[in-house]
Amino acid sequence: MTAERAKVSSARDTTTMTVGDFLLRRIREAGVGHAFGVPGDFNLEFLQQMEDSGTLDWIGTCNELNASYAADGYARLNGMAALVVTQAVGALSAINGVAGSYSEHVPVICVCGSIPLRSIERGLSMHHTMADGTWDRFLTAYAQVTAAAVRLTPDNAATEIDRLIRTAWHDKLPVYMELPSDIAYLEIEVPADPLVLAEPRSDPERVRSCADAIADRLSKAKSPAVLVDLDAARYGAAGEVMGLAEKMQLPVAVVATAKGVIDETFPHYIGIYAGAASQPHVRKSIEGSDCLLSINYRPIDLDSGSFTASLPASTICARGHSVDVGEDNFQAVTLREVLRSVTETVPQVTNRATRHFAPTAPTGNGADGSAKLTQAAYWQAIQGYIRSGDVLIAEDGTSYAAFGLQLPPKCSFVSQVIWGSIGYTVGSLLGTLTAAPDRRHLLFVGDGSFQLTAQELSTILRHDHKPVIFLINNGGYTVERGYLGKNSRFNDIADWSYADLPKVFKRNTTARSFVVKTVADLEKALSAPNDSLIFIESEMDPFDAPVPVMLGGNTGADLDYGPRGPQHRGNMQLRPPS
Ligand SMILES: Cc1ncc(C[n+]2csc(CCOP(=O)(O)OP(=O)(O)O)c2C)c(N)n1
Ligand SMILES: [Mg+2]
Repeated sequence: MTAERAKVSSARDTTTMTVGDFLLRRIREAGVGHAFGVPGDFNLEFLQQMEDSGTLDWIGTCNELNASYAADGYARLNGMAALVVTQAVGALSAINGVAGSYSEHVPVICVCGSIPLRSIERGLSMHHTMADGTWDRFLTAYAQVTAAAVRLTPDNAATEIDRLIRTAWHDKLPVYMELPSDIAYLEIEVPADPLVLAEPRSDPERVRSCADAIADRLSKAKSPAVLVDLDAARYGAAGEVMGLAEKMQLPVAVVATAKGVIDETFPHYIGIYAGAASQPHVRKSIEGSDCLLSINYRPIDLDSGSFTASLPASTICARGHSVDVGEDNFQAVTLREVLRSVTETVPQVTNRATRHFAPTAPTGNGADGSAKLTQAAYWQAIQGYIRSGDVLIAEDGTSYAAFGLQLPPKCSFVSQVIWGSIGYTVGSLLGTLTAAPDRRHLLFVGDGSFQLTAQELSTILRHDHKPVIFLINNGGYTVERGYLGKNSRFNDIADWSYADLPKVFKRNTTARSFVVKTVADLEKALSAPNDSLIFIESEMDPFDAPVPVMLGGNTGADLDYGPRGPQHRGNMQLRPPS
């Protein structure tokens, strides 16, 4: 270290704080106002610090899995979230949700109150361990599903807490800290300055060269286009994408993982790209582009039309902090700076024949009110219900039809396309409600998915949230019937009285519950005021599913089970009528 740098670092103001209070302070400074989780003896001392200091509002959940989903939903709207669990038993319940946050690029700070350092140093076996003298198993497990995992000590806490929070912010990925229960109240020297989470500045030459290279290609192209994946949302670059598209009149498509990231009423928005499963004009604009700019496209089986997606070889790939243009790779650049710089550089285009393709919203021919409710009539009615500013949360299953809804401006759309852990949306709804309590939140969920995480409805009621919950009761796992087991018992589930659950989970609830069997029943439910939680249980036929959901299952089975799989036996799959 040079003498000058040494002087700077020694001049940095420090102060004394306990490890726990410093961690809470840093989480708050990262813009997080709430923590989700379940208490346990190894984290109670930290929760006491939370309660005494009032730094974060504690949202206790029924289990840690639901807390991990809630933290994920909160972070998607808020930018970052906090999850607090206890040693091993809590941490392993939450690990599915944290892994989902990794796969979907969601920054969640997971704090695990862990066995005291004393027990490690003195070799004392504790509860919630294997009682075999090993201490690192769960830290190692979390290292597989986070960008960084560490056991805090009084020596490393001041630097590691900052390093991990910065990593979560920078990489848009979860991090994991074990907080041994005997160090939260120990005083350490910590920086006095607040944590500032600012994007690193791009290298000026690199960002200039990168923007010039992109602008040059876009300007010379005959059919340039943009394909947006979820990092555009995570890195807050949707506005920049639209700014560029507006200036150059570029058609913009999104991947399903990024539905709602681009305002669907934006004149240059053309729809969802999914390879052969796209609408023809979307496929043509993307695959036929002679200069496609992709925002970190990460295709998987489910959003690429079973890998029929094929981007032009010349595609430019822009990520959060690097860009590929042809043979060149640009480092030390940030997505937003690159996009802004490209927009400044390119000429204004006024003569490109762009056509706004509104997504084809569900339509029908005004079904007879007394008719039994069908999926087609259901989604058509919901299309008429959604309004500007809504937060929509769509679960796996036939509720995936929500991807076909045409969103009004300022809506947010939350789903877990890549990780796809059913039950996610119920926990996630608690998180989105906590992050944005003044918006209207609509949950679309199936009976099977709901059964995994239903208890969290109690936490939603406990905090007087007022979402609208659309539950499809079709007696089981209809989406799975499209893969295999159209009539098999393993796709059936217990017949709950779903609409009664608000009463069970909150005495004297004012929630409005509806059991809907016909179109007229649904219309009545949809006219209820949003002054309380609305729970709409809609009964539908187990074999009624939107065609894309059935087809997805049919082709998915061929990928999953291969040519000798059981899907080829007669009547094993729910299929669209031929
Ligand atoms: C944690 C987890 N377990 C199992 C699955 C497999 N799975 C995917 S969808 C689904 C059925 C969903 O059923 P439901 O929510 O009732 O939807 P619908 O009947 O409307 O299709 C199952 C079991 C999964 N994705 N995640
Ligand atoms: Mg179902």
